[in-house]
Amino acid sequence: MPTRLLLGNEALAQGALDAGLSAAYAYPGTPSTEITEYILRSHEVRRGDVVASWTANEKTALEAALGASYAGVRAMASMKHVGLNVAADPFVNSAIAGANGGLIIVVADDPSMHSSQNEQDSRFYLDLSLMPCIEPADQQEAYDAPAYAFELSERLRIPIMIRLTTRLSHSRGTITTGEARHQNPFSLPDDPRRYILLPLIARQSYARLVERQPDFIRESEASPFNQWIDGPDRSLGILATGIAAGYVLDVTDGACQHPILKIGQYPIPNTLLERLATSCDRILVVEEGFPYVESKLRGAPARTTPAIHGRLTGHLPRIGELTPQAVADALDLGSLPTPAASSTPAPRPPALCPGCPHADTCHALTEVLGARPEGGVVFSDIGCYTLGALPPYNAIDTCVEMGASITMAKGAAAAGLHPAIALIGDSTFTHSGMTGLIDCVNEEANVTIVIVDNLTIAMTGGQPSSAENRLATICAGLGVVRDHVRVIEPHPRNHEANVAVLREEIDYAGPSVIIAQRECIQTARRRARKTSVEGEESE
Ligand SMILES: Cc1ncc(C[n+]2csc(CCOP(=O)(O)OP(=O)(O)O)c2C)c(N)n1
Ligand code: SF4
Repeated sequence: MPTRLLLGNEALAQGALDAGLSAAYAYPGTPSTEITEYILRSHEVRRGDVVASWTANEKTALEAALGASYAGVRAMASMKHVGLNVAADPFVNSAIAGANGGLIIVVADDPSMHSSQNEQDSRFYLDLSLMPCIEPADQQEAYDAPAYAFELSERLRIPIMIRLTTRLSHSRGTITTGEARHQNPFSLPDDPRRYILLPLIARQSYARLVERQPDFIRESEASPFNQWIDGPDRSLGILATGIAAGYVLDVTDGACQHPILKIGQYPIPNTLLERLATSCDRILVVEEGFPYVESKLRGAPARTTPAIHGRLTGHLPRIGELTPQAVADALDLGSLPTPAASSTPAPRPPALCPGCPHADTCHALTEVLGARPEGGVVFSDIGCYTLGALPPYNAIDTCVEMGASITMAKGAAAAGLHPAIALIGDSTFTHSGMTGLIDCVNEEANVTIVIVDNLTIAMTGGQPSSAENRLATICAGLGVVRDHVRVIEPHPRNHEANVAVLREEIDYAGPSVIIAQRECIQTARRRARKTSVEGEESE
């Protein structure tokens, strides 16, 4: 069988393509982005055999995948962990409506918040939705997971979540690929009324979902992703989930003296768990993310025999990503050999690129607000422009979650703040800012919204923005008075003119939008390189 060296994300994407994927939808977000990048570059997409696209947000991605599954084909939606908050409604409800073609929802968590505003653990959504989940331990399992999950999804008629975490998503490993499966033909569900979640139907479907939980647990008991690895020393049993199992095997050189229950499929396999609990004096729970399994095992009040140790008891750090040394410490293995010093340069604080258009918008904003005795607040959003929080700009005051800038500015304006400015990127605006703008229009909110339109999703690597060159039309269409939808070019040569536009719109007592449009320097460079390569090839 052929072998390949792939990132965890790429392994999963290849696994999905080989498993007969027909449709892949996603909104970018670290650490999940490479899954869809890989699929978009694939022969299958270029030949038109697989439909794949970036969507306006995670909710629309999941709903499109649900629609493809309704039509009988295998579909996948991918997102980062906070994206699942945005897609939570279709996520929970799709478990009740079910799947027709295999449906997988890939969620990549980011413990330690390498590129995120929180480190929430997506497995808690399993308790809300009662959906099964696969959590691969390594790149090979990331490759194997989609085929297994599609089969499970079609047999159990339910979507399956696949949970990844940063370290697996972004590290390479050798995988052995399997036989490619055929895609499903188009076929509508034979019981389509289950997709009508009127209370009458939803109540029955939900009751059936609850009744089927023991079946899902039986599936977990027999799953190849759950494994009992025996060891002679029963003073301790180790329960390790996903990539954390890899850490345990690594730090014990694959010869752990204690039994290990490796969990890679949920719901938790009760019989295997019982075997661990009844045969060992103490259990150490090693999991990447929150103490999800640990808190279930401890129960309330906390179970005392066998003693359960883990992140909640201080045997492992309560927060942040696991490290091999933290796992070695929890197993009393002492210090691991320190890797040879690498020549990697010391990390530098993030900063806007020289010449970035956002820098010019930040300069204009600080000049305008600095000159006003009452100051003002800039409610920002998430994107490259959030770096405007740092010196030398110090231009923004908040960044909570995607879309919050406009609605927070509106709420603060209604409470008496002036000027209330919202600063939002073009992609963030179409992701979840537009609905807030409708509220502003309806309430005639006295807010000034600056859409920093760099014509791309720069922060996640330059994916296409959803509404390129249509933002002014959209804002006017949503009800902003046409004269108060202004377009400026953020560039040092236009500084004075841009400051004047900002002043005028702040003085206007109603919702106004300023679109600060200039292409991201990095995207412009990549585009120029691509054009020159294409030009050379055609010569
Ligand atoms: C719910 C959610 N989805 C995805 C992300 C990852 N992410 C952060 S900002 C961003 C979009 C940035 O694009 P844009 O608003 O156009 O700003 P730019 O980076 O181009 O300046 C994305 C996808 C996130 N933080 N939260
Ligand atoms: S990638 Fe683009 S938008 Fe982001 S800081 Fe650099 S130039 Fe600015």
